Amino acid sequence: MRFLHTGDWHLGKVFHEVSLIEDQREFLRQVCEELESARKGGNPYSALLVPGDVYDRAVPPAEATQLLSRFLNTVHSSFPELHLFFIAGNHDSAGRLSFARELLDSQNIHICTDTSHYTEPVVLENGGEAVCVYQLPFLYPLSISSDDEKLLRTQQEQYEYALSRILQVHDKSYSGIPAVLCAHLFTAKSAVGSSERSFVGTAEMVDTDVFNGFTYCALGHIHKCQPCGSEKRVYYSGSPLAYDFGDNPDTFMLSVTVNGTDVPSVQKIPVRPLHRLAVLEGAFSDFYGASADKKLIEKYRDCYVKISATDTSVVQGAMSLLRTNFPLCLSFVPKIYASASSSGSVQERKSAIESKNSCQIFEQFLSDAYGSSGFEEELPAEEKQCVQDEKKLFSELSKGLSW
Ligand SMILES: [Mn+2]
Repeated sequence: MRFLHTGDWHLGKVFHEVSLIEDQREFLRQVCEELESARKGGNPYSALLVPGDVYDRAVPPAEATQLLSRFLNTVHSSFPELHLFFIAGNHDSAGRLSFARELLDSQNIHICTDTSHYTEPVVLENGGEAVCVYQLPFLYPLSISSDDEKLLRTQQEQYEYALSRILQVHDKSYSGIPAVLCAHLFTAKSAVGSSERSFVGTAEMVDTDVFNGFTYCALGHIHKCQPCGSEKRVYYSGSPLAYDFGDNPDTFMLSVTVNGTDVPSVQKIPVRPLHRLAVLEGAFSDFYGASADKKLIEKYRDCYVKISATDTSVVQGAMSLLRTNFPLCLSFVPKIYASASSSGSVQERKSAIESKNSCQIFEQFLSDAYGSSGFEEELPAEEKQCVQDEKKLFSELSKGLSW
């Protein structure tokens, strides 16, 4: 039996003030395309597994709910036999994601947002094969209560308990049938990108041993596609699009073929993003002006771009100039800002600031921005006058304020 695993859609995400809804629409079109090509190839999918973070926010924008609504409608009318599984991730509002859940359940769309029936599987049957699918939404402290009323506080304690309960019930009622799990959590040793809403420390991490006994675990939460543990039964599909410049720009869906309780065969299907994310480094003049690199501009014109510039002086109106060559340039960070804000320890910077009055801090800001403390001497007369006027104005303003 074949499953398509893709999670962390984050529908409605806004990235550097740009809505990604068209990028997400294109991704969902590719999901339909994959379902269609599998059917045409005579090896159709039985289910789509979406383990959480369906939406980016608890209150998603209307265009995101419309996108999901249309997707469900398209998929259900084109593939009425396909089962769809959605669980609530830490970005979703369980209450809102569960809208029309009971009604949708009768249409093969299974939305799980609470733990009231987590030991009850949806049993899929296809050509004499059966698979039990269990769903567990993101667990908050005390989401799961144990039979002996022992408090389960950490994620490890909760998953250990909940998954062993599932397997107990499974072994009793569905012995020999493969058990597939959909869950949204942070496993220890997984490689994290930079767009997850992460936790501090390791208290919220769960050891991969808790999944022993499941044939396949479709996990969400980590945005990088990867297997977890040594047995290759537990996978993160990762997010379908890179959601931060620190994320890997190559993203995937997973095609999972479950063959009895053997280790399933898992194949990565690349997602072709509408716009790739790219981080470019170089001098401002490489990206704009007479000596700009034409090939670079051609290559990255359609990408969401972050430019880290090596320039040591301020470039006036840099973003609007850059956008003439890179219309989707979302971030421009000259090196001087990056180094000025990060040099020295927090304590050093704090005491350096505390020893100065506000006018001195303003002067420091100007010299950081212009790249050196003697910058004024090198300025043309007109700009020099301008800086002096700014200092004077700041000094007068700061007298009237208590800092
Ligand atoms: Mn996520």
